[in-house]
Amino acid sequence: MPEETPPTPKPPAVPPREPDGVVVAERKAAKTKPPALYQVVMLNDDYTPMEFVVMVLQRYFHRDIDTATHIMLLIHHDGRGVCGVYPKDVAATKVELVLTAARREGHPLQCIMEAA
Ligand code: TYC
Repeated sequence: MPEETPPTPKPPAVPPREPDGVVVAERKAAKTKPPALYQVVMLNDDYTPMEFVVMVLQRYFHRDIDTATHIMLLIHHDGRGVCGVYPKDVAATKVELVLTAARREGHPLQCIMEAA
């Protein structure tokens, strides 16, 4: 006589209980999102010296001299350029540091952050 397949057991409709009556809470996977990113954008002007912009890109955005010069020339020609992309608080701090350094030297350099 052919063997019958036993019916598949259904999952319990209530939370499982340990033998001592303790209810086992089911843990949901943590819903963590990667941080929102912001680009720090530097704007061109007619007065800030090129050397100062290159120095800023090296000091605050960790660009080597060639990359810093390239980004500076890009801003000079296009009117704006991205210095780097960071989480919100890091981007805000960099904008603050750049503006503080520029004003200390009397330059009108503008730097903003935008959602990436
Ligand atoms: N245009 C400036 C000059 O000719 C140089 C400059 C580059 C200024 C980039 C700002 O974000 C800037 N001296």
